Amino acid sequence: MGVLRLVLGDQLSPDLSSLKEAQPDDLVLMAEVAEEATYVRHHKKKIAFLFAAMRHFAEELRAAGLNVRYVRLDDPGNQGSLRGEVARALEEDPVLSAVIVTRPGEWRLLQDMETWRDLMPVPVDLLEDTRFIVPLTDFYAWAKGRKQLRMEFFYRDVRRRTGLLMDGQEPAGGQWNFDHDNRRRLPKSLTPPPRRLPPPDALTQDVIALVAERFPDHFGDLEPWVFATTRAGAEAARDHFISEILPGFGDWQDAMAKGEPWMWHSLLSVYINCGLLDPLDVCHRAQAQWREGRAPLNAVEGFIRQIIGWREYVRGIYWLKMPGYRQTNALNAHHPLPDFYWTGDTDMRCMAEAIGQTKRHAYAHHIQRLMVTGNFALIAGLDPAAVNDWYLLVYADAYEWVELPNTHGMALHADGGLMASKPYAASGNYINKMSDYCGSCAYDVNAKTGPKACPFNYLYWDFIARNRESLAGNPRMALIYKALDRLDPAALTAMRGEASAYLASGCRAGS
Ligand code: FAD
Ligand code: DLZ
Ligand code: SF4
Repeated sequence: MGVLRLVLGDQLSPDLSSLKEAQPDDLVLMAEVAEEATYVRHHKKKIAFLFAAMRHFAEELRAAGLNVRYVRLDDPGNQGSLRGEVARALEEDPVLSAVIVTRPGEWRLLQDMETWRDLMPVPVDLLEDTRFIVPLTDFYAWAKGRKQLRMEFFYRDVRRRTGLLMDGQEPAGGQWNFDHDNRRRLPKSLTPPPRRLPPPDALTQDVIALVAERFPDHFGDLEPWVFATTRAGAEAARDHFISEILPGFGDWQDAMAKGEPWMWHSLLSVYINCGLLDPLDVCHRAQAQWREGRAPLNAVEGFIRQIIGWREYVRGIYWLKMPGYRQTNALNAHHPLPDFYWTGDTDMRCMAEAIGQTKRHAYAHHIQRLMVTGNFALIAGLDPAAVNDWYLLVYADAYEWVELPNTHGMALHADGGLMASKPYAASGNYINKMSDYCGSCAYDVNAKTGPKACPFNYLYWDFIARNRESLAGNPRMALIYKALDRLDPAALTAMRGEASAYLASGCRAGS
């Protein structure tokens, strides 16, 4: 008598805990369901990517001898939810004696699955997701009793735990973190390396057509296609990045340039997060490039830190703090999301670039997410719930366990500083330093008031002034509050007046 093994769309890993010890008389269930595609109205490309990757993975499992029931979105009888599809499979195959599933990556779905124990006619077993480097119980133990949960200290522990970039007990190169080498602006003479972006295969083309028909009102473009949808394709993308792009990752990690969506970033999160690539394996391959002298340490350390540090850390924070985490709004931010977050139609060149490529590719790199769209949302005081939903639906790599701490905590400081020791707030000056956007913008990055003033400038000072009560006691903000107090009071009043008018207009006046 077999069991039902449910595999979710972001669980496309052969070594998944729910697939361990799978037998030929078990039934592996995978289902494309409307509920998962619409609980937020995901980017069309995100849905198409995931459905195509799911279909390929089902083939991979069949080739390995497993019995797979794959329910397509347009299958007659599709129940529209994972719960409904599990119930239907059990009804049609009453000999199945249990449901086994690896814990999902989102609180909402975990809550739902916990009700299945009462709803289903057989026992439901939720297994740990073992595809992360640090088990959640270890993260909770690390966090226990600490006043501050800073990523840097967690990261050092993971370096020791994995032995990555370690020379015995010491960090390779004598330093844990080479971030100060990674903040260079891109010189005009240098262009980012060309990328190999795989064209869609026949299976993916079918899915693209299905998504175009079924989700016409969802955000984003299906063309041009940019993602591999097979494990072999994801591995080719990984190998291309590691051998050709990684050496420049560190130097230009924070840089932005017009018309350049990828820079030296890996574009691997989409594959790692759905299980097509293993995070630790990617890190070992990156480490080998450095040990063999093919990539500098600042690049390899920077890259590995993002995966074994930030990625593991945000997952720990999510499960430690949910469900209350999403409800916090420490800076009392309530403005609605301006329309241009959906259209990209704004005269602010930096926002138009970041949102335009998000719409086109379901991708933007970290500094665009944090210091352009995230920074704008922070200093304009946009409602965290609306901003969180936006980030969750627009990016192909977004699942709440990773999206929420990055947005709510890191970008919006809505958790009151649990994740970031100070808000990542910046005026136009930062964007000008790290990009070539401002030179072709309708606004003047040096102007703080007047019709040509860069909105980031007056919004920034308004943000600092209006949050004095919450932020002035933070020692890392002391210099900024000194600078605020040195500002000419009339100039500050003028900036705050412009900020109010801009926000009252739904950010249209300056857009
Ligand atoms: P690279 O720059 O090449 O980095 C290498 C890898 O490190 C990534 O593939 C990813 O696996 C990991 N990584 C890097 N930074 C982070 C981070 N802060 N948190 C977790 N993993 C990280 N990342 C997501 O995977 N999903 C999200 O929904 C998501 N939402 C974000 C929202 C905001 C507001 C911000 C500021 C960041 C968000 N990030 C998210 C983190 C980061 O921006 C993306 O992981 C990265 O841009 C993915 O592109 P890449 O693969 O080219 O990354
Ligand atoms: C994101 C997503 C989408 C769009 N569609 C499906 C789906 O049809 N079937 C499925 O099993 N998973 C899908 N997913 C991924 C889930 O939403 C994801 O497993 C949960 O959000 C937990 O991370
Ligand atoms: Fe963005 Fe301001 Fe620069 Fe324009 S001037 S690109 S709005 S930072």
